[in-house]
Amino acid sequence: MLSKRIIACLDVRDGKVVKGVNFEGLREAGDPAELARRYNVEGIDEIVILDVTATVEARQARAHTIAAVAHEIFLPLTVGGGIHSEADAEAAIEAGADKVSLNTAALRTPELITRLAKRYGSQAVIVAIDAKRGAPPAPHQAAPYNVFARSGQSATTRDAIEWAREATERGAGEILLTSIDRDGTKAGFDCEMTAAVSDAVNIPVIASGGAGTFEHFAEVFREGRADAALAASIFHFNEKSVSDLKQYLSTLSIPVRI
Ligand code: 0VR
Repeated sequence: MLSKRIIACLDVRDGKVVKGVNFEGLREAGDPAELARRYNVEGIDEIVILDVTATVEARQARAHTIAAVAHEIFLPLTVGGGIHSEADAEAAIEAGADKVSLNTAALRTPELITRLAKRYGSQAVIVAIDAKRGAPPAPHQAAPYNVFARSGQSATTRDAIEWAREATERGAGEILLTSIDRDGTKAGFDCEMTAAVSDAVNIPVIASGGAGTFEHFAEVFREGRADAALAASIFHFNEKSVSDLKQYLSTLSIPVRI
């Protein structure tokens, strides 16, 4: 079995790491390069920089933030937020990213997934899906996982499972699945949604949103069948260390790189 990866997410606005709850009420959580340095020392497997206001403000993820973080780490770096074209992806990769994460642009122009996969390889193309549970269409029917664009601000007509399948067929190498309902709540990952998406595709699924305890990570790897788990709040505010988390997971025989 492949090792389960632990990923730290730096949600960046105006060059500072920010964190909110359910994508709202963003407050500052530190300097991207300093946090990246700490996570690197603690044994994080990957880092994601998401420019959470880039799409809304129609601006590209900032090259200097990417370069400053890339300078601190020797592990895979993903950049998302405001990547709408091959030129945007190229700028992020030139600044030091190993992978790019597409969300709004992939929904708007799904062919971009294929173009980038052809140019850089599928391993460099992550499709990020921000989903929120909707009301069940009828009693005893499953609730849909509604996909949102533009940092959770615009509802789409897509369902996360169907969209994850299409993104995979178009050449995505990984799905970064964020539960908007759980984001920043520390109430645990949405394991049911993660398992549903994991079962629907044959590429790795990164679960995101809701990490609050070490047990939540064990749950999302076992019940959610996630390949990787991404967290922000619990790491940023120094509540939990990555190394303690990995020790905990290894005592449960969950394979992690230590
Ligand atoms: P935690 O629940 O704190 O571990 O958060 C994990 C993950 O949901 C967030 O770090 C983040 O990637 C959510 N994303 C976005 C956003 C947050 C605010 C505004 C926009 C976005 O577009 O992804």
